[in-house]
Amino acid sequence: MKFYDYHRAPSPRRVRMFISEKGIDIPVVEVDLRHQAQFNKEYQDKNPRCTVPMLELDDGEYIHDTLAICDYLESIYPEPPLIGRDAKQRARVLMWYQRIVDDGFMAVSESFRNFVKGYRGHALTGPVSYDQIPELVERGRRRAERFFEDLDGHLNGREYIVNNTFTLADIAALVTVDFAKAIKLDIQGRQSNLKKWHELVSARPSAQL
Ligand SMILES: N[C@@H](CCC(=O)N[C@@H](CS)C(=O)NCC(=O)O)C(=O)O
Repeated sequence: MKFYDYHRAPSPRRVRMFISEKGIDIPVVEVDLRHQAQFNKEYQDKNPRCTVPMLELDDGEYIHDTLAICDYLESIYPEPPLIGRDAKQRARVLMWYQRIVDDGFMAVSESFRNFVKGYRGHALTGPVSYDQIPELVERGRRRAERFFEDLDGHLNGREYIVNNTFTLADIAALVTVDFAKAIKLDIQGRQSNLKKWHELVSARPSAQL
């Protein structure tokens, strides 16, 4: 297998952390997004969506989506389980993962990509050109603020997001909270549950990656 990564990007960080938590070793290919390497013909042939992360399997097949990659790795390396031990736990992790991505990660991304000059004409990932929409900068930020608030409420009395243990949901949320620094959004002083959880998960060796 090969893992296509870019060390500065938040989405592949989720996979980096997942691989590290599994204690496995997968050779890494760095795709330099800063120099538009995702649009090279060679990469596009492998992944027409022009995104990282991507996993290349030994039979030459490519998986290009965080959740699909993590689910595949969970199937072949079940220990420690990061997507739940049974059907109900699994449903909880996936429900939270999706919610974190929709309400948190995409909100931060919306604000960030519609603001940064480097994303002019490239406000959405992929090979098609989309203009920035200035109104989305503020809307994305408001959505992200709301996400922080909701997550802080959810973490009241909980150490981790679901199943009383560290899961892919924690990985997705940590990456989202850290990515929010790009829009100068930080955990607020009153969000003590979120702050405590963030300190806990940030201390894991995988979070250093
Ligand atoms: N849903 C995809 C999203 C991946 C994604 O958006 N990756 C970004 C980096 S965080 C990317 O490849 N950006 C390339 C670009 O901006 O052209 C996943 O989770 O794998």
